[in-house]
Amino acid sequence: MQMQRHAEAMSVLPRPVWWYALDPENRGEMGIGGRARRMGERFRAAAVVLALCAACSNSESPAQGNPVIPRPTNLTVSIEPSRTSGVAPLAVFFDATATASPVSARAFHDLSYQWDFGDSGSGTWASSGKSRNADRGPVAAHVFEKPGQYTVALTVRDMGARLVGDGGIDTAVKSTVITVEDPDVVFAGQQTVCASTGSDFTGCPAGAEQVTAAELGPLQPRLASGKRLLLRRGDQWATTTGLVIRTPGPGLIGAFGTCVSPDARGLCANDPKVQSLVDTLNVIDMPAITGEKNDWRIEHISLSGPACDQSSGTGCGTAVGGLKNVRQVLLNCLKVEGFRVGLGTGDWEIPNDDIAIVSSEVSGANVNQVYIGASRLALLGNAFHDSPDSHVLRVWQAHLGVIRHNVIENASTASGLGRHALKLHGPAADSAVPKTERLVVGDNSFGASGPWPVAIGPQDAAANESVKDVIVENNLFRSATTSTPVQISLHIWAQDVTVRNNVFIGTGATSEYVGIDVSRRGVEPAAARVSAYNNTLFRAETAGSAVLVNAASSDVTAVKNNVVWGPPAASAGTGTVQSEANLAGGASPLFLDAPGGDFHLGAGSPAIDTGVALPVYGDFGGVGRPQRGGWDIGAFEAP
Ligand SMILES: [Ca+2]
Repeated sequence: MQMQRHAEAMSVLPRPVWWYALDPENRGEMGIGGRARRMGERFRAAAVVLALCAACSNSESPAQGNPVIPRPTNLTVSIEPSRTSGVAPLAVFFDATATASPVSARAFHDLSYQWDFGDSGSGTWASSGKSRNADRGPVAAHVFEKPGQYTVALTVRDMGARLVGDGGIDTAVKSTVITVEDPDVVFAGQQTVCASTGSDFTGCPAGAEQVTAAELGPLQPRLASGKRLLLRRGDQWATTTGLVIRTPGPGLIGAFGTCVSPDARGLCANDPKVQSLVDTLNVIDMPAITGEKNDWRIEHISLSGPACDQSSGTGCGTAVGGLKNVRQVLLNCLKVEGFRVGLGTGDWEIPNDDIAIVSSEVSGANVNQVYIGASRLALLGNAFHDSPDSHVLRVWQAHLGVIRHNVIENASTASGLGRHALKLHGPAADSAVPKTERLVVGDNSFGASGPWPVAIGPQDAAANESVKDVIVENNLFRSATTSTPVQISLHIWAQDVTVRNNVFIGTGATSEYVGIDVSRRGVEPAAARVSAYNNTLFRAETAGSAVLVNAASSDVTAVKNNVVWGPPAASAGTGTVQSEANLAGGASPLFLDAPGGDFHLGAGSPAIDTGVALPVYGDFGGVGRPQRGGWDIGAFEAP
C-alpha cells in the first residue's frame, strides 16, 4: 500500500506520568458492587487521560482543569488515522486495532473503545439519533465538515476496569490531532469554478470563475488538482456527458447557493440535480490515478439515471463509479436514484483505500444500490433502499471497515430473488490482497430483505473466501413487510465474529425463525469463535418458533446474556452452542412495550442483574454496562 500512514502506537506502561481527569461523557461506565461501587463513587464519570511528559504536544494533554492523580496502566493504545490533515469536508478513518492488553487475548473484540472526535458541532445520525461526535469500536471514522484543529481522543478499557472497578489500572486514553483546512482558502479565487445552467451566480464564492453550461461534459477542463467545481443549487442538468476525475486532488465537486430544507441527513431540497440520459454513462467517473492519492470529495448533488437492466452489466453506468485503485475519496450527502449500480464498482485485484460514503441516500438502482470494496472503508449514516433485482448493499471487501448508522432495506423488490440487505464477503482466503477482516457493523437498521437480510461470509458455496474479526453490534434486524419472508436474519459463515446488543424482531418471519445461523456455507474456512452476547429477540405471533442462535459449526458458539421472548416456542441456542445466562420462554422479561418496539426492561424484570460478566461495555442505546448489581440480560441495561 502506498498510503502514507501516521502511526502513533505507544506503550504506556513505562511512561513516567499518568493523570486522572473527570470525563462526563463516560458517565455510567464505571464500577459494579462492592469495591467497584465504592471506586465508582469516587471515580464515577471518570476516565484516565495519559499525559506523557515526553509528548507534551497537543496530541497528548490532560483534560483541562481537572484534578490529576498518577496511575499506571497495562494497556497499549494505538491510533492510526488514515490522514492527519486535508481540506474540508475531510473523512478520516481511525484504526485502533494495534491496541493491546495483557489480560485480553482478543483485544479487537473484548476491549471497550470509546471515541470522542472533538467535533461537538457535528450533530446526530439521522437513523440512530446517536451523536456523530462519538462512537465505539476498534475502528471508527468521522467526517470533519468545518475547518479547524480537532483533538480526537480514544478511551480504552478492559474487563479489569469493570470487575475491579479501578479504572486507573485498566483504562487509558490516547489522542491525536486532525487539521482540517478551509476550502475557501485551499480553493481561493479562480481555483473555484461555479457552474450554472443560466446566469444566476448568487452565492458563488467571491473571485471564483463563473461558467454557464447546459451539460456536464463542457466542465471537464475545470476538473484539476487543487480545484473546486460547484454546481448551482436549484439548477438541473439533463446530460449525455459526464465528468472524469483524472488528476489527484485536493479536489471537490459540490454545490453553491443557500441550502433549502435540508433533510435529516443534511441533503438539501434544492441540491443541484443531474439527470443522466445515457445508459452507459458514469456521471462522475473515478478511474485509478497511478501512484497518486485521489483526495477528492463529491457532495451535495442529486443524481438520477436510467435503471439500466442489462443482465451482464455491460453498458450500464453509475452515478459515481469506476472506483478502482482509488484512495482518499469522500462521497457525502449525495442523492442517487436509478442506474444499474448507484455508487461503486471496482474489484479486489486493484483495491481501493480510505473510501467513505456518508449521509447519502441511494435507491432504485436496478441491481445494487452500492457495490463497494476497500481497505479502510467507511459507510456511515446512509439510507440504501429498494433494489428491484438484487442486494441492496454489496461489500466485496472491507479490510478495516466501519458500517454504522445506516438504514438498509428492500432487496429484490421486483425479482423476488430473495437477495440481501447487506452481503458482506471478501477476497479468497489464499489470495494476496487485503482480506475482509477487522470491521464493525453497528447501529444499522436492516429490513425487508428476506429470507436472509444480512449475510457475512463467502459469496457462494463454491467460493473459498475468508471473512474474520467482525463485530456486529447495536443493529436492528426487522422481519416484517418483506416480499420474501425472513427465515434467518443474520447468516455467519465466518470466523471470529462477536454479535452483541442487537435487537431481532421476528414478527412476520417464517414460522421457524432464527436470528443468527452459524454454519459453513461451502469450502471457506469453517466458522469458529463466534459469540452472541446480550441480544434481544422478540416475535409477536402466537404460533411458530423463535431461536436466537442455531449453530451447525464444529466450533462451539458462545450464547450468553440473551433474551428471547414471544408466544412461540423460544430458544436462545440450538446446535453446537454453549448457553449461559439466557432468558428464553418461561418468565416474561417485562419489556416496557414489546409490540411498540421498546425492549427496555421494566421494574422487577428477571433479566435485570442476572447476566454473567462479559466484555460488553455498553447497551443498544449507549448506556454503560454494567449498572446496579451486574450485567443485565438482553440488549438493554436498566439504568
Ligand atoms: Ca444491571
